[in-house]
Amino acid sequence: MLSSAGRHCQRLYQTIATRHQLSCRRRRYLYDAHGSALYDKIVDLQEYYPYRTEINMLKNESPSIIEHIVPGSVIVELGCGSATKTGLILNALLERDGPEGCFFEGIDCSAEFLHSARRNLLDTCPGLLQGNLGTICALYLDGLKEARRRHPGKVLCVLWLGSSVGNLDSEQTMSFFRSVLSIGGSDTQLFVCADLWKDAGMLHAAYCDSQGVTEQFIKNGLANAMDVLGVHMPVLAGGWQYDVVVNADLQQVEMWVVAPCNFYVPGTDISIVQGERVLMEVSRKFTQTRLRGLAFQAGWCWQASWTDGKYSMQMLNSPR
Ligand code: AVJ
Repeated sequence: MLSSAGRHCQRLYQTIATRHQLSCRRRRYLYDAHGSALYDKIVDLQEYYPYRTEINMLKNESPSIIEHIVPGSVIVELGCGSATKTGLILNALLERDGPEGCFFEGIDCSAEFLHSARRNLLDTCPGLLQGNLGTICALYLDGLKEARRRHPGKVLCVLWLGSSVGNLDSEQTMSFFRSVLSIGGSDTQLFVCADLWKDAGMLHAAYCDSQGVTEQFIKNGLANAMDVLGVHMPVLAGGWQYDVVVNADLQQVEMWVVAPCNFYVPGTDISIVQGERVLMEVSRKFTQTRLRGLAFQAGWCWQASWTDGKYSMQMLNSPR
């Protein structure tokens, strides 16, 4: 059960999330330009293993991954960013199916990212035909609908890299899995990467790095949220404390901040007292069984998976 302070935290978090979605066309408060730049630094951190691990796994396993992708499928990447990993799969497909048989649609809500994704893929996948390389500036599901519309009758192979599934709770994950299935239709595939539950020390270090970059990332999100909520309070100078909790019961890493003083959120009945904890981000960690269980409950069939014990990639298939 949540303490009353705990309930407040949840409510502040919800308020931040909803308000920000309304006012910033749903671009999340953590990933504005500054937040995205900080995230780029996070993935280079010694302690932050997921990014490197995923790239290595994609590199090593691409031949075996593409064995599960039928020739002529459209590769659709959710949140492709600047598409720095996609080439690992596309090049393996290009080698097997040739330029005429290789199609890509990248979905992202940032037009700048899509621009660099395009440049990046034309650079690193020389075989990819310009006409077979599409970009869609939209949220995941709207983008997926557009990809479906652009390629009637083709099989969609949806890539969801980066372990972003860790930011959704179980309900949201299942409802998202269901939506992907219903938009993609029969013969759709979903390739999901997810970080696995592991040693608490390693998890803690990954989200509480020695250079304090993750702390800056979270505090930038807090500053954005405060702005949107109309709370005028300097976050970076204001003594907020950053605290990472590795929650074994819920198998997730929680990124909290601790309030340095009392304040009200204007226009709401939310008041925060000094020392109160506010939950800023959750990164869920999985076991392969649990992730497959969620997919299964959402109507998907499991097709294949790859893991190094720390990280996992699952290939799911729509039922036949
Ligand atoms: C983008 C969800 C993969 O949870 O590891 C990293 C976000 N936040 N450090 C993660 C994040 C703080 C990241 N994902």
